[in-house]
This record gives sequence, C-alpha cells and structure tokens, in this order.
Amino acid sequence: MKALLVVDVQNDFCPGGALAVPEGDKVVPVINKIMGDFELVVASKDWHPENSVHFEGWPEHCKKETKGAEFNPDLNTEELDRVFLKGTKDKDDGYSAFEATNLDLADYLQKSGVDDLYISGLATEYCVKETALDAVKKGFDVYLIEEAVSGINEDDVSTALTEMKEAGVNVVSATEINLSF
Ligand code: VGL
Ligand code: ZN
Repeated sequence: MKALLVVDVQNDFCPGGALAVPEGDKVVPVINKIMGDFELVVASKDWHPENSVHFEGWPEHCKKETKGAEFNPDLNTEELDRVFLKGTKDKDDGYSAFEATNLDLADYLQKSGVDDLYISGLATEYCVKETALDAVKKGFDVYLIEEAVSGINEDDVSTALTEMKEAGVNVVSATEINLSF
C-alpha cells in the first residue's frame, strides 16, 4: 500500500514565516493535487516548546499552538488521516517525522499496511531529508516527489538529494510516476 507523507507545510516555513523556505508555498497546490492518489495521507508538524536547544541554531519558529505552527491555510487538511508532532523536546532538533512524540509514525504506517512511502513537504535539506533517511532505515520503499518538496539553499538541496539517493531513496517526478498532476 502507498502512503503520502506531508512534512512540515506550516506557516513559518512559507514566505512571510519566521523560517521561510523561499518558495515553500509552491508545494501546496502540488500536494493538494496528488493527495487523491494515495489511500493514506499523513502529515508532520514541527512543534517546538517555548525554549529549545533547537533555537540556538535557528530563528524561533513553529512553537506549538501558535499561528506559525499552523498548516499553510491553502493545504487541504481534510485529506489528512493523521498528524504527527515532532521537534517537541527541548534538548534536540527532532528533524525527522519518525521522531514524532504524539504517536509512533513507523508503527502507525506498518499497522496501516504501508510498504511504499511517498514524501513531500519542507524543507528538502532538513526535515524532508532526515525523514526520508529514517524511512529507508525503517524498511519502507521510499519515494521523494521532486515537485512536492522545496528547500532553503540550492547547494545544500543538491547535496541532500545525492545523500538521499545514495541511501536508497527514489527521487521521482510526479509526472514520471503518473500522479494526478
Ligand atoms: C526544519 C529547520 C528547523 C524543517 C525544522 O522542517 O525542515 N528546518 N526546523
Ligand atoms: Zn524546527
């Protein structure tokens, strides 16, 4: 079974947000279009406490229950089966959606019968990358949908894509795999 994972498509990672991905909002219409092709659609949210070591490396963003931590208002959240909250601790970054603390993502996907995990969202070289690498380690067949991800820095994105491919992530385009796009 195929599932789509939407990583951190939140206000703070979109233009105007506290830690904006320059073109972060461009993934929203793509994700909305392809959602219908998956039996299961789950999302993660960066969900930080008021104080965290994470904010030593980053401007403050995605504090739990704030406007910045809400999903981009154009994302079709009605299609989301579950939301996984990560980065919730104060002593580490918690980049990967597999570090969610409200519910175990790997366990949830396995129990739902997911073999193929398609990844979308923000930001390509941070949370998307760490999530994709963890997904491979957990034994899923992992697909990164090119048009459905966006990153902060072009060079870092390019390095991250190489690292993911070497780890076994299939970097694919939505058209190539015949998604409704
Ligand atoms: C992220 C930097 C800091 C992400 C989260 O979602 O990629 N990046 N916190
Ligand atoms: Zn964060």
